[in-house]
Amino acid sequence: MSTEKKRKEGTGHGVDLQDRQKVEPPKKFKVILHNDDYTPMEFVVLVLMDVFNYGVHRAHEVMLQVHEQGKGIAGVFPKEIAWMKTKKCNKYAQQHGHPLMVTMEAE
Ligand code: TYC
Repeated sequence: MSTEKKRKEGTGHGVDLQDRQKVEPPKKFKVILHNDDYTPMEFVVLVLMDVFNYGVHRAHEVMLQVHEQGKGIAGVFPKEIAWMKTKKCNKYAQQHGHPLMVTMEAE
């Protein structure tokens, strides 16, 4: 097979270079915490530490930012990870009877 033919059609082995160059990097998703008037601040801090692995000081800062600004980003993750973290937060809040709402959106 000529070099030119290989370049256009590929060799039939592996992924063609031209195809590979078209693949977009996977989209990331923001996990968003929403403020409300009833969820205790300590609970939000615990969720941030447990689900997003923040230390207590940073978790407190993020919680306060959400409390003051209405919403805030807990983290940015690949879609499946964002979905699992969102679900875990909402389930945890529901189990404890708090109205804390967590959503996700494409970056
Ligand atoms: N506003 C809540 C309070 O004063 C605290 C809170 C912070 C609730 C962040 C939700 O996502 C939230 N107890």
